[in-house]
Amino acid sequence: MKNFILSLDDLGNQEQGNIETLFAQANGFLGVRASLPIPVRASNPGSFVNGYYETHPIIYGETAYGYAKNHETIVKLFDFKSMEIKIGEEKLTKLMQQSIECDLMNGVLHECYEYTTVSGLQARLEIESFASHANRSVYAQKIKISPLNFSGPIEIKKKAKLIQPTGNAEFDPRVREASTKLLVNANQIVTPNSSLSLFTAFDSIDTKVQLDKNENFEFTQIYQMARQNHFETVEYEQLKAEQEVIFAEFWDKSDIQIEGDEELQKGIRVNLYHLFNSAGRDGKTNFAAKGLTGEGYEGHYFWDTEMYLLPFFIYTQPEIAKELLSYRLSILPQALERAKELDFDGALFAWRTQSGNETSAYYPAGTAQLHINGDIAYAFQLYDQVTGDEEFIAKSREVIYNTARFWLSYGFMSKRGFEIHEVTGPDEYTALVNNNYYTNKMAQNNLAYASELAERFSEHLYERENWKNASEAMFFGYDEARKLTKQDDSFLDKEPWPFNETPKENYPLLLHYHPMKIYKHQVLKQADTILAHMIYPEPEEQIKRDFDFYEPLTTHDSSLSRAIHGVVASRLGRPNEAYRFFADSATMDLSDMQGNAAHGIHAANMGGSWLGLVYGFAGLQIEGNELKFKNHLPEQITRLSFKVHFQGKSYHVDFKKQ
Ligand code: IFM
Repeated sequence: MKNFILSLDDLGNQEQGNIETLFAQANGFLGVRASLPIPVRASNPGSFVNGYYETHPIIYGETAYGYAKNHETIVKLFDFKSMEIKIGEEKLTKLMQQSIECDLMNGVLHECYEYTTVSGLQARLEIESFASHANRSVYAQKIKISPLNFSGPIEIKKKAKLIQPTGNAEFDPRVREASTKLLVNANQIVTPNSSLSLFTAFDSIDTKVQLDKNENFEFTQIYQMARQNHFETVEYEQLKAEQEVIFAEFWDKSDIQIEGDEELQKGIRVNLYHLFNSAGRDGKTNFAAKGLTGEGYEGHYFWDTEMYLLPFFIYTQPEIAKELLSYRLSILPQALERAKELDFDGALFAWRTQSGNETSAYYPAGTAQLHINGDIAYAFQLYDQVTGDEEFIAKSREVIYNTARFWLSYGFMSKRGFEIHEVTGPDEYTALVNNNYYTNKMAQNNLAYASELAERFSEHLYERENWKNASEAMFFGYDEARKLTKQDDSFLDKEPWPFNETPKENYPLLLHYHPMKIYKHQVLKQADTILAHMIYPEPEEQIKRDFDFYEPLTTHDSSLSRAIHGVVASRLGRPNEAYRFFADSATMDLSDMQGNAAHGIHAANMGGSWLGLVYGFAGLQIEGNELKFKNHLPEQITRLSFKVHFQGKSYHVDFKKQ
């Protein structure tokens, strides 16, 4: 079971913030960072509730009509971890040793710390804890304290501490802190601006015990948070037993076994574990870009869910996939409103949000990423194809119709075909362009799927034709001389980025160069045309040429990039390249490759690592109504084995190196 244990040794970089993220525990509703019980170094303790955010107005130096109005920032809630321990009159203050192990098999964290007082009195602290998947309002701990070199009185104080904002802003557009103080009234807390309520029921302890050197003191703490003031009486061991059953079912359906590379085996399991933990389960919340493990990206939901996470859930945990898609359905009214505000028909989903309202203050890399509409439609369609859940699709089809209506009113018919102008594709180092290839592909599919559904449900006869026509007439730019797919109308005419003159420390570029400098160059943050090719394959020769042109221009500054390149490299028969991309994506947070794991996991990349194995090495594709696989195993991986669900049946796929 070694590869189901995540221990401190598995983390390349032992920075405290990364530890707190990687060992964070979550259950889709709440998440708790794995901070120290007695802090001895800078740390970022806290807990989160999915979709529990505070709003505050976005202050623009210069504003314009239709700009997003409010920030929505996930609230950092309680520190459930810290405690105060006194031996006689002295506090335990210095950490001598620590070991942390997360049992991925059942989602239980085991921490062991040895602390000392200034005069040398030593005690061991063992903490077992979990975020309950059986009762999602519960975070539970069992704590054991043992004196190591003395007998005497030990005083223990432990109480959940509400973390109020400090107002310390960091210069990194990827982090932000909610800045208003929470209102607390008995067991209720309320966000003053967004008026969201949360109720709490917490154990606390303030006791003094007399212990001999060979004795110990053990107690449990149950912390409950809920949106309603209703709590069940729960029991630690009972919840733990239920947790084991739930995780056993999860691994039975979702585990991936890799032979030949222990590190990557561990990496993929850690990734799948976090995916299971942070996915919203109530149809009203989704999957934040950092899961429930940190406040990076303010707890916002992006297209990451649809394009990087949902394939994993759709193929292995369709019930969770349905909840995530139900969230999109639940925010359709906001998307309809947003399209109207921008003077277009149909629905435009927010680029980043929790409530459903647009919160991106920088529209060139936010609202302009219209592809989110096509991404959402694509995810519903994939769910439709894989599960055959007709009832859910019938209930959700307005999402598809209204996103199609948006494209029809936003785009226009020209001599060249149906064109979509002034958009930003996935590559955020290129903004506000015409006919981004990826966007046009996703829009084309969205329109075609809308027309297909309209036919299936015998409705919208007139619109159906328009959707179909626009889809069939979609314009795609192509450079005939170089035989390259054009990322957009202007990309190929730009000056290449001066990679040779860019020092290593100037990456990610977004933190070192003004957007104007970046946008005027041929430089990509992440997979764009290559992502489109992953989803809608073109002839191999074409993909090869495009890959060889675009990949060298790609910084992979976005964590969403590598995994996709890995899948496409596999399909191009480049196993070594594919393996390198996959290895990076499987261990990205364990090695802190992006340098910001402390802000939270890179959830999309975690989903991407599943794509790397299943779409890449195992070559999964749907052809017609059938699932097809192809063995693309690189030599480093001798065996790959996993399960997927397809139209009511479970398939066990087992590939060996040929
Ligand atoms: O959605 C992504 C985007 O594609 C790149 N920047 C980070 C966002 C959140 O992960």
